[in-house]
Amino acid sequence: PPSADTSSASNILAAPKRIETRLYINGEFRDAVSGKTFTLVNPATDEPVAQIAEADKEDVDAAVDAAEAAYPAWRDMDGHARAACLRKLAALIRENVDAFAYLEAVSMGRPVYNYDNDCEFAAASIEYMAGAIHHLHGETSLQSDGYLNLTLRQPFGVCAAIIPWNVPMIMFAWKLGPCLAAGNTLVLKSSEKAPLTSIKMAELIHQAGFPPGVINIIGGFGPTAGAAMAKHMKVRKIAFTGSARTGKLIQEMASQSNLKNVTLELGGKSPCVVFDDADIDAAVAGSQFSIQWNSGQICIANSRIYVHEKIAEEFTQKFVKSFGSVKIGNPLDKDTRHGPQADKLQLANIKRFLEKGKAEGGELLLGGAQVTMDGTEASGDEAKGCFVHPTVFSNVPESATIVKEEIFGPVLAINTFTSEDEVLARCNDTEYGLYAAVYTKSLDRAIKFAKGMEAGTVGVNCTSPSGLFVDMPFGGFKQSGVGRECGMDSLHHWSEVKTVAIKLS
Ligand code: TXE
Repeated sequence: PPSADTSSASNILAAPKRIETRLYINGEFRDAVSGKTFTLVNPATDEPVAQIAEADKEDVDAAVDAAEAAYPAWRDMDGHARAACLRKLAALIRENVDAFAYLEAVSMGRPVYNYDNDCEFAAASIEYMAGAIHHLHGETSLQSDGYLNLTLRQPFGVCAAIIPWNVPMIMFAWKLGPCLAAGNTLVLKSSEKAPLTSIKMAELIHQAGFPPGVINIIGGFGPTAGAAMAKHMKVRKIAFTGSARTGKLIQEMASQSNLKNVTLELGGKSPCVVFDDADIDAAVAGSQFSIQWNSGQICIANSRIYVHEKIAEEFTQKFVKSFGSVKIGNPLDKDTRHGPQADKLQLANIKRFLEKGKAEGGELLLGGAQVTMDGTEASGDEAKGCFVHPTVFSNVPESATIVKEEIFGPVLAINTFTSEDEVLARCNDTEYGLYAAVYTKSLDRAIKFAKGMEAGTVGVNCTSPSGLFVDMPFGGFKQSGVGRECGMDSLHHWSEVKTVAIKLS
């Protein structure tokens, strides 16, 4: 475990007794064929955490073969039996909250505080899909004379999923649940920045009694293992969450191989509009948590706030006070609310955005620098950990990089507006479209924005992470994604529709 630094030992979540680090293929844990491993580093302390088995093409082939062999029996298994496996897995997730909290904290810096929410949401998402199995069915039609026509919803076969590091538990559950509920088998690759959640899930999958090969889990890097999955001729569907850049590569690899079905959940640059009739305290609390949660490493974080000029001063003062007082610290400390960024690459990326923000005309109201684990400004690259102070810019030109591009850090721009139409246009002036929020007491205005905002989810008097529900579709407009996760829409994306025409004599 990393050193406790400023915290008392009793406040630090203890390490699990044993940490598995291997690939899980065909129901067993094994090393990579090459024997290669990579080092996982704790972003709070820069200390090594574990050596992780590094999958490459040969391991992907083995995992796909196992998934292919397991497919017919899993597809044909009674829906009740498949649902029972999923429910057992959900129960095991709830029993292992502390282990998962520890593993995510030391991998990508997620504070352990409130981590039971992530596990509960993941478990509930899987349970929803278990219940939805019996609602995955087709339609019948008697509209053509002489025919009884019907549709069947059938699985694709072997599917692949590539998940990111920012909320690995939830991303895992959102892929696994509907994939298996629809009767597919799965090869899943975790992110090299946060592989331990997925490996722990493999242990629980084993305990839950899924037949060998139904779920195969590998760790490794994108251009090697990830690309082998995207190009694989036997993989019929791939679901991906990550950057827009990689999402486009996956589309290309899918089309250049076997035109596998692709769903993508990509980045965001989510706006939050606060009108002068809004409950200001609720808007401050909601929008501050949105950008602070997980150190801003959330695709739906509201990173652009547009506040009506009449209340701009009050809103901004309250926001800066609240955001500036979050407790920065060791993510294993139960009192910490703001942990490090996931790794040195993410840190360097955010520092570049901070410099651009300062150079492109924004007024810096809070933060703007790397800090140490106790929140004091870090002087240089030798500073330990990957912490960034919560940062607020105001009056930023609309063309500035920090208003246009996803930062994926605790950094936001607060700008003012006067007219409804003008602010709606500014909200939509982006290639992203994942989440948008509006705070107002006017029903007409709320509905105008709910209709007019170009985003897969719109929060009215709430902002992200509200708007994520197990039964409501989640996904992006424009370059934020293709397809939806959660709810029946997700289950439909994991199945093919077949028309059966029955000619009556
Ligand atoms: O993403 P990548 P990174 C955004 C966010 C962040 C940026 C970069 O802005 O700062 O992306 O993060 C796998 N073929 N989001 O570099 O590279 C990789 O191994 C196949 C938003 O981590 O997209 C990992 O498992 N796979 C986001 C996964 O893709 C490849 C969450 C994500 O990594 C691959 C994460 C390749 N050629 C980052 N290259 C969200 N939507 O929530 C990489 N991968």
